Amino acid sequence: MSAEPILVTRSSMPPMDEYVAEIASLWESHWLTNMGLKHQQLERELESYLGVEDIALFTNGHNALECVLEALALGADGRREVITTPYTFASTIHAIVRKGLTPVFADIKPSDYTIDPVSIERLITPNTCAILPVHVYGNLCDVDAIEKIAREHNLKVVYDAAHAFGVTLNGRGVATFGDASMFSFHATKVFNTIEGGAVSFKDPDLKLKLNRWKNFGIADEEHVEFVGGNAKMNEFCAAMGICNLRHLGEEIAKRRVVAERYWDRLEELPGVKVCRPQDGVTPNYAYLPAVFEPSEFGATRDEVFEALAAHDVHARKYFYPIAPDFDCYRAQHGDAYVPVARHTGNCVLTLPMYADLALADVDRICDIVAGCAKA
Ligand code: T4K
Repeated sequence: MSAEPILVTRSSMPPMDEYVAEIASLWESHWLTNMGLKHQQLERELESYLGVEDIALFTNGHNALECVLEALALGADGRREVITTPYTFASTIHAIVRKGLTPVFADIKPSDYTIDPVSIERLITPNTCAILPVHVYGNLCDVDAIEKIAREHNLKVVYDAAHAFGVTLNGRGVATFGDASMFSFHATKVFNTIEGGAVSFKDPDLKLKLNRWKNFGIADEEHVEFVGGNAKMNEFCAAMGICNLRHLGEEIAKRRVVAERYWDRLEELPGVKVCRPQDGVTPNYAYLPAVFEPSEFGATRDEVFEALAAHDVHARKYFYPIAPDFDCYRAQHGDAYVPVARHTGNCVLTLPMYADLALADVDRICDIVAGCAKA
């Protein structure tokens, strides 16, 4: 049992010797970034892991998302609205807005907190150009319904799959859905490259565009094709990814044991809802959300949060406030009609979740939570 504070997550790291061996060649090559050998190797290994022909690596998931929205030329035909979820990390919405597009907020489903296709359909207008759903907590969106809507209305679909690395639906990899999917390899993710991200995509022509966008739009030494940015993953991050990928199976297996202990314990408590894996989905156990219904449970989410903090257990309110209620969006979007998202945001707590979290600590956390329940 830990005497240290328990944080919401803890980065997975490979054995230090393994990482040192992986980066040793960089002292010979002096090639540290700009799509070097480690970058190339990690791309190939991830393509094979994700079951796709091609991916493009980035400095982080956010830059990857901005880049793919631009590479797909969203907004170029005058349609500038992107239907998305209010129940996500700031990055998703910021990427839309920073690319000059307008987020339109659909509600989420109470079962898995992903965007509700019925709500999407209601919001489609002649100005809609795309749907940007999020596989939140690694729960898969209703990909079939979303694909059908997109086809009927000539919309692009870009998934924010930041939480869903390695998840499959009936054996089909998450990276194969939609026109493109973005993954985050941030230090807090199931698979990390310290900072990093990637995009998978349907149209093979996107690879060249994405590679140029992340390198200032440079085509070759004498041609700069468009106004790109700089979002290239460096060799040290790629090396971390190569090492972490070797241990990913073990990482996910350990997370599964932790998740199942939480689920078994928390499901015994009236008024606490947890997310078991969806039908047909092989999960990655990225997050451990628990929703506390105060009238049934007898305590609010904030009371549970405080009780845990008093024991040096630091859960997080992912995702509260919901995006339309952010200071920067409230004036324009605060009236978004998203009752399920707002209620979930008010009642959710993501509990500590990482591969090496001891079961004794999970039990201690569940005991503290149970202690908050009404007698
Ligand atoms: N879309 C979605 C749906 C996302 O959730 C995210 C990122 C993105 C897009 C954008 O992807 P990136 O551009 O980040 O690749 C954290 C992460 O920074 C962020 O990546 C993540 N989502 C978000 C859900 O969580 P914070 O502000 O909560 O991080 P922080 O610094 O409070 O860290 C949380 C806990 O993680 C700490 O209490 C301890 C642990 N930790 C943290 C760091 C930095 C570690 O164990 N090691 C570390 O190095 O945002």
